[in-house]
Amino acid sequence: MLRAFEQHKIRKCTDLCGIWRLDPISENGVSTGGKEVFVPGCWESVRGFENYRGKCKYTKTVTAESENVRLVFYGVGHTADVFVDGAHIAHHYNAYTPFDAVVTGLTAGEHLIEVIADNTFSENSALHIPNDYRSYGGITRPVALEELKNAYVHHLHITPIFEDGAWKAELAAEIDLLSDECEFYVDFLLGNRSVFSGKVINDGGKCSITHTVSFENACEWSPENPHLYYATAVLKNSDGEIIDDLTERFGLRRVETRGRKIFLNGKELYIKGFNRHEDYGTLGSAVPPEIMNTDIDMIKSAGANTVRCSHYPNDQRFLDFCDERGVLVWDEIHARGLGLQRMQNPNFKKQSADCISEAVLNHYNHPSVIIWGILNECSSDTEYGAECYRLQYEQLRSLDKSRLLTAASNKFYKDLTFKYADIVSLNIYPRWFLKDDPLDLITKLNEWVISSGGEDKPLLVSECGASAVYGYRGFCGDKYSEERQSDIIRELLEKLGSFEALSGIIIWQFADCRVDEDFADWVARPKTENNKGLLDIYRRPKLAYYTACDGFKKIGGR
Ligand code: ADA
Repeated sequence: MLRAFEQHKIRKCTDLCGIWRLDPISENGVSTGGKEVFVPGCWESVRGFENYRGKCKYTKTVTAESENVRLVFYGVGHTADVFVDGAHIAHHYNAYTPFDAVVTGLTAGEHLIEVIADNTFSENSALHIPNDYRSYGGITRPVALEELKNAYVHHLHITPIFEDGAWKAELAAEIDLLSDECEFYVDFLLGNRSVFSGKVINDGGKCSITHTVSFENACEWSPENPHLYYATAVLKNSDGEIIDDLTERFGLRRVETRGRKIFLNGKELYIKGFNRHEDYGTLGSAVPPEIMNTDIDMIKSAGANTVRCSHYPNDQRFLDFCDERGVLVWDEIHARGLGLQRMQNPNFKKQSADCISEAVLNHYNHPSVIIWGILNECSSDTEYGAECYRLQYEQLRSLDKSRLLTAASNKFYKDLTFKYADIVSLNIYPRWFLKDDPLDLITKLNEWVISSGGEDKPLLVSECGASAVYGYRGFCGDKYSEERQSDIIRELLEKLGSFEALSGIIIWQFADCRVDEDFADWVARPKTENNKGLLDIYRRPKLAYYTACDGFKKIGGR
């Protein structure tokens, strides 16, 4: 399953999920001793590769009739080099953003696809570092093979616009040309209804076309009524022959801040959420769609309305389900806990900028995504770090004006970046890392935020929580027992939920996740897992999950 809805009726699109050959590559470049494995999947799920860190080669033979083929990789961890019939066609860094490559001039028949995936930690990788979640290796998200004519719709972005009490949407399609042919025509459809036809002229490779459509009796997207519209760009050549199409989904919704409050479709929004890592049992980050959906069940039945994709752009199928099921999303640009030295890595700025442009390109149409987060707990207390925050916010604002921007900070009393954000977000751990009473702590932090550039911005607790090892029931509520975690969650929700200046609370974390071995120490990360999940890594609820269900409900209709 590539996406939760059909994107092409004309373009031939083959899902390459299934069995591929996986061979480890030794330091001297030899690849032997492999296995037949399922894609998408992490190689850590394969017997013999459980702790493998390095390079592996994936191979698969495919059949294509067309001479132009586009390969789309939705996620390869963490660096990929792709070859078709021996020719290098793509290099990509970052496990969490899709990439594609077009190959032209092929002959009809069989072709060999080879992908070298590498999850090595080194100076080359500024964002994938040993961390408090696992950087899995392999082709961890789906792969598609698309067969193209001499031009195709590269993407279709839909921007909802609310003006003078009415809804419009701007449809913008970008066309990639694969030949010298000059003239093409694009039809835009809303559902099955044609709303516009226009001509595009070749101006040297790419060309775009836009049209704004007005809605009568518009149906807004909201968590209570997640209404989705479908828009299609149909591409025709100068003879009027249909050669390509792309369908996207979108929703009409607006999110804004007024003073210290957040508003969704003009109504005040109080965020009740979970931080979630993409990690499940023995499957690692290749979380299957059915688990994504049951995760959404557990999020909604706890009375939460939001999920934070900590700390990287998620599989788009998860966002598709959030769109369909009315869960709000804090999407996140990849980075966690980078100190100043790591932010000064010569690759940091480029790798971050690429992550931003790829995440926005792919996630632009999801109505569920209302917030972009950047640089979780990075060096926001230094001049250099703050400048990196400013640049990332600037890039995001230039690409996407329809969402709110924030960064989860733990640089209490020192953060220099609130002035650049739309929302101030703080990761606080009273009763766990800090002894403080939650209400005392948030009261003090709020005063500081007001005096440090956040006086007219909403304030969120973007993380709070405590650890428990699933099944460990402690008679005296000792640390790591389910009882201790549950007591802390109860107190956090009661006290933080009563603090008027807050616009929301996001619990750390939804489910346990594996951590990189170099990060784990056996005291703080037993089982090489971050155990602050309210569910364990197999989604078995701990006591604290039920406590959170009560706690979120008591915060009520705020
Ligand atoms: C931080 C961080 C999370 C996680 C958490 C914890 O707040 O943002 O990624 O590491 O601490 O469990 O300690």
